[in-house]
Amino acid sequence: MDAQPQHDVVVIGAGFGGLYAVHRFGELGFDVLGLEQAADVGGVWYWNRYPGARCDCESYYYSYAFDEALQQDWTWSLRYSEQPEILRYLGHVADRFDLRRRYRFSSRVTAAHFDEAASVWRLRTADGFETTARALVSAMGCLSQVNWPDIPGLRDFGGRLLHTAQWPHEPVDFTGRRVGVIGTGASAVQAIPRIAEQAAHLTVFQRTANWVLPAWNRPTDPDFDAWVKANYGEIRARCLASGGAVPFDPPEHAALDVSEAAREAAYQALWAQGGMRFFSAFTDLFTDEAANATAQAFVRAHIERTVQDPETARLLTPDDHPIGVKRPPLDDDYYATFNRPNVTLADVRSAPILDVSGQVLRTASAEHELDDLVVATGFDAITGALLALDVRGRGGVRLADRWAEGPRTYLGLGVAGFPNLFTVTGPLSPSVLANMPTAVEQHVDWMADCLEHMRAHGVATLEATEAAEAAWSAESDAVVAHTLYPKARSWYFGANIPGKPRRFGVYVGGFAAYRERCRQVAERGYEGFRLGAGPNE
Ligand code: NA7
Repeated sequence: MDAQPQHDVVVIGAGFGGLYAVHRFGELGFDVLGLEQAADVGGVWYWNRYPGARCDCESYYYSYAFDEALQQDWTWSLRYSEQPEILRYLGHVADRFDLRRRYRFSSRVTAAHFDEAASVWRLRTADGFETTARALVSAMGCLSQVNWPDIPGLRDFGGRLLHTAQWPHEPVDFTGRRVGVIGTGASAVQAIPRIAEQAAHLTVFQRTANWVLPAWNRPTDPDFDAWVKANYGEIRARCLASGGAVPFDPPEHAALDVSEAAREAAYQALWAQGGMRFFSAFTDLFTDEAANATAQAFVRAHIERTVQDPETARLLTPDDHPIGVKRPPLDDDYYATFNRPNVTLADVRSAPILDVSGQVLRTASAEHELDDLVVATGFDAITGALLALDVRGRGGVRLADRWAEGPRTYLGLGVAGFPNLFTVTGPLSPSVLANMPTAVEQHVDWMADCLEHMRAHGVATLEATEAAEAAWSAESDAVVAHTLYPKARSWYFGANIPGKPRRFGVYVGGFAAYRERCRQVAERGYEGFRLGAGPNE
């Protein structure tokens, strides 16, 4: 058995996380191989090409901070970038740092087994390629494993069948067509207004109404861009010091400690600014139901003012979860789109979808004949991509078995029994509740330091201890138990996938505190990890 692996590190994925990992580890002189299932770089921005696909974080901070010249040279055209521009950015990063040469594309990893005798990871791809590496870095993203709902006959739909997360590369024209959209999550909310502009008729099949906030998207103001470029150091520092890795002013007051007029004024001011800033109105929006109810009332009034038909307005208003604890979509035209004569809302909570046959989607109350069916049902989030591979650690233990009750990790970086497996924005890290480029840079930088430490000290294996993993997982559970997140059926809990264990997959204790914790763990010689000398240890 070969003790010498073919690579120091294999990185899976070529999105924000993978590209930076390949760059960073390569700069440190490690032999890195990137494996990516798509034909090119981009990750989530490679696949999600549906009309209106856009980032819900503002462009100036949804970008890499690691290279000063890169952030000075690149100018975003919109406040919230659309998918083609983010894909161009990632392509530019790949060119600029010559990253494609380190990748093997169209390589879907199907198996990753830890070989204990040799202390190496053995990897196999769908096309039969095999390799070995000392360390395995999963940068597959939290929202990449596509969720197709289990609706009888769906995959045999007789018209054009589209999934938002597997959108064709060529433009899709809806002109003159009868279109259905299943879902009202962030993807659907972005796509629906654009599809409605073209379609002869659009039917939106809604199971759960969402609280949609305005983005107020617009072209980048050149003065703002100049200000950002002159102040990038401070902006990035604010992101690092914040709870969500965003440069927002933190809230100062509890919602119920101020007068009703002051509360309205605060909501109105942040509504006018747009986006997730709305949640920085008050300190207790995620922990106090009465406080949260005041924010709900504000948005409910907006829906009632905007949507002309009272019954449609009622159906579009969530009544089963607090605002913010199920990922709120952003859009500027979503609610008004339901005033168009060519758009119908079908409530599939009261009358569920039964099946699809030919071009007909049948619900418990009606039959809908459609030319196009857009499935906007999201992802098997957070753990889905990793568990879709056959990952096996010490003793041949399958990660899927280890996580049979839901994910357990140490800091969202490592898993007990899986030496030298590192997960970028892994389960029980701040991941999707932090601004993603900032979160991946923090993780990859930590991993880079760790790999350097291992090299410098002759450490062959580094592995979370059971005790550290149990303590971190319990802490993560305890933090979320004090919030309103458990009040929603969300993909944060795995609740969107039938049969998936319900466990909150994100650390909600705040990005800055988390980052400090990771720093301390490293400073204390990788406290909570067992460091081994190798096959003969
Ligand atoms: P989401 O947010 O998971 O939304 C999926 C939507 O599809 C949601 O409205 C679901 O309703 C609906 N859905 C799922 N399965 C069904 C079935 N079987 N019948 C009817 N409706 C269904 O995915 P997105 O792609 O929009 O967004 C994912 C994230 O990407 C987003 O949050 C951002 O972070 C970026 P449900 O709420 O489960 O009742």
